Amino acid sequence: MTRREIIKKIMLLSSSMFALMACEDKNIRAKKEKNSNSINLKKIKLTNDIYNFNQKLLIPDIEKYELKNNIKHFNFKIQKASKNFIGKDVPTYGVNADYLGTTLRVKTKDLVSLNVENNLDILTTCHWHGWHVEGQNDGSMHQSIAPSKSWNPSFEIKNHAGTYFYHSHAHGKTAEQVYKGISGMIIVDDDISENLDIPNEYGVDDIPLIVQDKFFTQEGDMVYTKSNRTTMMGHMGNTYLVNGVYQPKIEASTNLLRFRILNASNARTIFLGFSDKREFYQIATDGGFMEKSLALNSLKIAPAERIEIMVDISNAKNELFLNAYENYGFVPIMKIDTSNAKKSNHKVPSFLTKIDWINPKEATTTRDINLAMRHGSLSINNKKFLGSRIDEEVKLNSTEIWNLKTTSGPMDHPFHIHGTSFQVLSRDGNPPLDTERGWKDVVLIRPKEVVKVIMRFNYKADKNNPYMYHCHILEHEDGGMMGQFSVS
Ligand SMILES: [Cu+2]
Repeated sequence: MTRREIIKKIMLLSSSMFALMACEDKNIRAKKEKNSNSINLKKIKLTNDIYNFNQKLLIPDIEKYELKNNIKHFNFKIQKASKNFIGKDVPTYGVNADYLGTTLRVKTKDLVSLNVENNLDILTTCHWHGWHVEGQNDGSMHQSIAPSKSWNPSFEIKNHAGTYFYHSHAHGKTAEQVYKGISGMIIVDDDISENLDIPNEYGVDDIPLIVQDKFFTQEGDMVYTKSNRTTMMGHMGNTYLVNGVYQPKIEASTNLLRFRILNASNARTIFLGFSDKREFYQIATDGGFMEKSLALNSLKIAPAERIEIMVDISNAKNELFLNAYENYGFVPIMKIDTSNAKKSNHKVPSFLTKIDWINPKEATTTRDINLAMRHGSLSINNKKFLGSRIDEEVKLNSTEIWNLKTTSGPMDHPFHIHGTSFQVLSRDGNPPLDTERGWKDVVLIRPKEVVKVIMRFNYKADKNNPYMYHCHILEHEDGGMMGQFSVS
């Protein structure tokens, strides 16, 4: 396929996705359809022949470290680059790479020193999303890195095995910087993960999938538009990338694959499943393994959530696709060639790990957190974010219950908190979803629903280096749907 054909086909898809992006407002939808080349959605048939799938899925390199005095020293360069996604070089950012970052892989109890160099001409930061580190090591706006400067936090890895990620958290600029590529995967191992009989060969049968939606123009440019509309609705793309590759393929080496899925989109909640609707198993939530593997046919993953799955591809036809489901149909986003898959030595374990469930009686404080968008302004508990204000003061080593809700507007908001992981106690008084029974640091709050979460605050964050809690629709975060808390 020529470049022009590829772009034309993307635009065909784009118009359909663009016209029916998750959007409840009829007026906005009508306007979008007007702007979308008037393609009759009913006539679009999503068949495989309009797809390409001839690029190999890129597996981010695992970042190397230098061991000095028992400390693992990593060096990350945040840099400008360019990348050809769909036929044209476009400007990007990357971390030791031309787009996105290399994978940071460590083990629980490791001592690490992370040198982060800012080679951009703008201020940036590097936040360790999901990691239990003290406020001063968290990488939020209070640990900004000026152009040509470095930031060098060091600490012990406290998290247990799981899939985490790092990304820019430069206030007001987070959305655009992450969109352009300042984001990468983190994998933590521990004795439990190393002893489980599950696929564990990185890039072979244990495969990272960083899924994102991006907006490409007819000319093939990847654009980020900052407008009142994107601030309110979030920036939506018209094209899916996996690990920065458009329509990638993988050749399955074995019949049992493990995928570590990270939704690194700015704003889109993604529904995923396989083209033949085969069953697969969720084995981990944001912060590590679940107790038991959970059989599913599709999954919903909000921005910043991580879900690990295992899928047995035995009996698949030679071409199997990972699909993203939209409200008008579906888009195949990755092809899995199963023709050379050998029999795996692993199996899907029924039991994974014992979770230390927090007893609600342990909680000494309850807080209500209300995410709102009203008349063009974004807030939490009626306050727009202010970096000089501490919104909540939490006692060190305490356990708290937070009631998370959104009382205005039709949108779901993925709530994220720094410096800890939580467990979902209930949704509107009902038990949590099966898919969220484990440690989490992002939870989707649906309109008019109270999500009760419980968490322990075991790490310090003084008032100069407070933690954040916010909506992980990055445009909402930048727009003020964020608060700060100290732990002391
Ligand atoms: Cu939001």
